[in-house]
Amino acid sequence: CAIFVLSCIFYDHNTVNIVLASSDNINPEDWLAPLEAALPGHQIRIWQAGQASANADIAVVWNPPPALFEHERALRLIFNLGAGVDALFRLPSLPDNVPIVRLEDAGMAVQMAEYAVHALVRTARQFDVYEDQQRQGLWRPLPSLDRTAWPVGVLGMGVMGARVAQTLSMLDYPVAGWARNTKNLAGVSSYAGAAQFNEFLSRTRVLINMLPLTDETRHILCKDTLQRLLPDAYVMNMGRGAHLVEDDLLALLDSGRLRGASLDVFSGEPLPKGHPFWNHPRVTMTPHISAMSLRRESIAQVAAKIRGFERG
Ligand code: OXD
Repeated sequence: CAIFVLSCIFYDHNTVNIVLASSDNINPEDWLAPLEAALPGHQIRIWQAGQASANADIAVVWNPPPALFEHERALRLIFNLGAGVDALFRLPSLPDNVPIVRLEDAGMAVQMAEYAVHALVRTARQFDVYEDQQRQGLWRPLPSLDRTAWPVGVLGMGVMGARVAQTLSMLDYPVAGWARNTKNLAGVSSYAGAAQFNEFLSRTRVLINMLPLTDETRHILCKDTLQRLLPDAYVMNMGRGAHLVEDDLLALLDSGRLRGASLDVFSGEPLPKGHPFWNHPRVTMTPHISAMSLRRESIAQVAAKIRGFERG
């Protein structure tokens, strides 16, 4: 068939070899059968250190062991089973001439929107205070919410950031987004580039980080940035731990300059035992789950893109 003929153009052998590799919370065993079902006619196996090279054409990975790229030297394409590619780029063995395809949304944007809604509404509507009051047996209605007092600023306006910004805007919070270039999203004010960064910060009370980790964004959440936010500000980090200078955040929380923080990502994961975030009264933390890679959606996307690649 046409696909077979075209496949021969892209590959030296008739069967497309795919390896699956992951070194943390994606278990390749769980992904193998569904990926095989989505890509009949492809040879798919789980990559194991110490085994002979699979002579793979395509690697489907999440935080793969570095040895993968040392052994698989014939790769034509690498799929990242997540949105962030920073872990891949940290691997010295990553080939520099192989295209990398990351997941686009695949069910992650809506999860991030839920996370942001939950964290914002919990603090703005004072559900955290009501939880304490319940424990104390107190029946005490608090003043109603004034949304204009909770301007939200989303750092990073890709697929995920845009979904978060639009969801919060639909809940009538004043929302702005900051990105490299101006974005035109209904209900979301746009701030662009270094020139508008401080202006964006100084109108923001709830700062939500959705940026990719690059040399330019590393440590972007530091004392200088966070001090520019409106008083009693709240910080959410759903990007990467290395965006945040943890000691700066702790100092600003302890001094009362910041009201609180919801953190999903950390500079070391799992967060080490004894780290001050574990028991900090102003920190709510989760173990890097704000957007999980959903198997069905991810496999459908990867399979469609592999077929597209084979079609040229
Ligand atoms: C991702 C993540 O990059 O879950 O997709 O961190």
